[in-house]
Amino acid sequence: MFRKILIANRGEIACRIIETAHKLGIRCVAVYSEADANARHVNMADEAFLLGPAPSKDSYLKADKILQIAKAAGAEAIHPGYGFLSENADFAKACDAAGVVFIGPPVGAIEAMGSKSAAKDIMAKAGVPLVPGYHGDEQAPDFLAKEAEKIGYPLLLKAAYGGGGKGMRVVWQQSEFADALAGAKREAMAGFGNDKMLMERYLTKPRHVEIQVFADNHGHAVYLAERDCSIQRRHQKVIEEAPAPGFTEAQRQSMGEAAVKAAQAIDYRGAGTVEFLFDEDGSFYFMEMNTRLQVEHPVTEMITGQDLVKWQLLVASGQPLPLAQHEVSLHGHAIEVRVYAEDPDNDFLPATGKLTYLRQPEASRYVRVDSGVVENDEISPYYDPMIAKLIVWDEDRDRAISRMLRALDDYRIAGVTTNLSFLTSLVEHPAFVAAELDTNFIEHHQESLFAPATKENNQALVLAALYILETQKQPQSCSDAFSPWQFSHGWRLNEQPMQLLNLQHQEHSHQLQLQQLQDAVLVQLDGQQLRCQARLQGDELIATLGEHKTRVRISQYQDAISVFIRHHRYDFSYQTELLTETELSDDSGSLTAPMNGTIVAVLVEAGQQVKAGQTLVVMEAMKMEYSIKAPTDATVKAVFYQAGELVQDGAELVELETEDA
Ligand code: MV4
Repeated sequence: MFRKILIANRGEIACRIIETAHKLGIRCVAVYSEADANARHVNMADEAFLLGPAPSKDSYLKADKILQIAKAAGAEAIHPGYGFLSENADFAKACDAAGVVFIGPPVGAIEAMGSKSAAKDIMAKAGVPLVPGYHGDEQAPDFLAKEAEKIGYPLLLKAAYGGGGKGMRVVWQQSEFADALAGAKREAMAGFGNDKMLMERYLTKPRHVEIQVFADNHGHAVYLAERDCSIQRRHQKVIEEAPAPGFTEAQRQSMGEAAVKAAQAIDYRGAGTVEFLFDEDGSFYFMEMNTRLQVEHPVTEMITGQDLVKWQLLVASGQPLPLAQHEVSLHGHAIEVRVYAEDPDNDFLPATGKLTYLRQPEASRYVRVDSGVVENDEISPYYDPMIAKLIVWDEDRDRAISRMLRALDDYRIAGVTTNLSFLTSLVEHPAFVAAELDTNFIEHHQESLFAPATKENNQALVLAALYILETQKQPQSCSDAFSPWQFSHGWRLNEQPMQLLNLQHQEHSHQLQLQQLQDAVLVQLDGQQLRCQARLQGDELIATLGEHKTRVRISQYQDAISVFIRHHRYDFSYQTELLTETELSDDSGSLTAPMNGTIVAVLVEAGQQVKAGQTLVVMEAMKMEYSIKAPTDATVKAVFYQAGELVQDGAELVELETEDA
């Protein structure tokens, strides 16, 4: 086995690889960009080397520099992870030439899968099923049009060197063919510098089912079941699961054997994935082969109990596969979701910023979090904005779904917009629960997936206010520069401290009135009054709102407060200057209205002697009554309002004259 390897990657996958390597007693060399100097993968490694500035082309794609570092540091092998250099045949070649083991397949296998049409040729010869179509060299438009007639409509044009759906066009009828071909070719030329096309019958509701394969240098090759990755968005996987729902053992075996045949056809070594389109009628067709460890490998690990990075290291160091095919057994069901810094409500625009608050669900045999970040890390615009992968396992799919929903609720991130709420909508969607999967799932269920947020807003506002109240009570927060108010500055009504608090939520300002009673807080919002209690326990607020007890997680970073209610996050901000600090004056001789409202009763008249604390006027605002009391013993000099009259915030209600004045 290797003593020392270099991990030519970053983020969660670099951490994932280091974890297994360390378990095997292998020392790890990390590489990093300037943006990642304090990244988790760097801290986990035994040593680390700077590659260069943040952009990938100046850092994680610097093949020569990485290879140089590997040699200088004495690393015997390089694990490329996924993305970056993982499927770069030139890099694998350079590793071979330098005598450093590339932990991946042989150069020839990477090259064989580089072109879709060449790959289809190889697979056709090996007897792997292909979607009926054309993948030949003859590319004259007239010739392709004739082939299109043979295939029939709808058909799909695919760029031979394409990827990620670029250079792909569905053609529904013959009349559209010429334009679609020209368009796809233009896109392919611009994207990949080659406009060779292939054509296939278009499957309208396929599932993406892929097989994990492994091959060693001793002539063994096995498949480790399948993953269903049908839930995608613009060719990015969002949810992956294993096994594929509804798959029979016979289907698994025939797809598995086809995948092994595919691997053997290109003399494969190490971890690979053979992707298939799985049609409604149960037939399946080779789509492409990925010559790397995939992002979604953990679901396979969860149901097989195997560590695929360990398998990679074993195979790369020349050892045989740990299991023969008949020893591979499956247990339970695993689901993975990709937690992204992105805004699902804004066309999934990548989000950047500081992870000001990060709480992950607790790991167990049911829950696994593969993450490359820690709290206060920055999600930068330079790399893929995936924050983590959340993987759950249980005895069956339905229980795994419950685990996932619970884990998603327990995942709390503030500081950047995430897709956590969207993921929950997906996982709890009746069609997902019923395993009605196909590659158009998200598009097809657009309306129900992007339903407007529920009306938990007011509850979140009240909870935020209670949180602020509670944190104010903690002595250490007195010096908090962002402290919105202090009790000592509040004005008093009914002898109780009273505060007005302005909370901003998405451009809207909400005003709450908080009145501290002996053992509760009266909260007024939108004309409604709630008697509340709350206490803080760590970062959890345990609250009683009227007759409802609840516990929620709340985070604060400067003036930003995030309330997590189930998978929803409500962000508020508050500013000291927005706060009304009306004080009932006790020295000017005048008593003013604390807010706009109506006079309910005037209990005194001019010339009357009053005692300190005696109620002078009762007014009503937002359906709550307030007693305006005498701050000291005094004589009433004048009363300016009568019952039933409206008063403005700050209006003088009563003028008093104190004894010694
Ligand atoms: C297809 C297809 C339907 N019929 N081929 C998309 C990416 C590329 N690798 C292959 N893709 C597809 N090929 C035929 N003959 C539908 C897709 C497809 C798809 C496949 C897998 C996962 C998500 C997808 C989303 C849209 C289209």
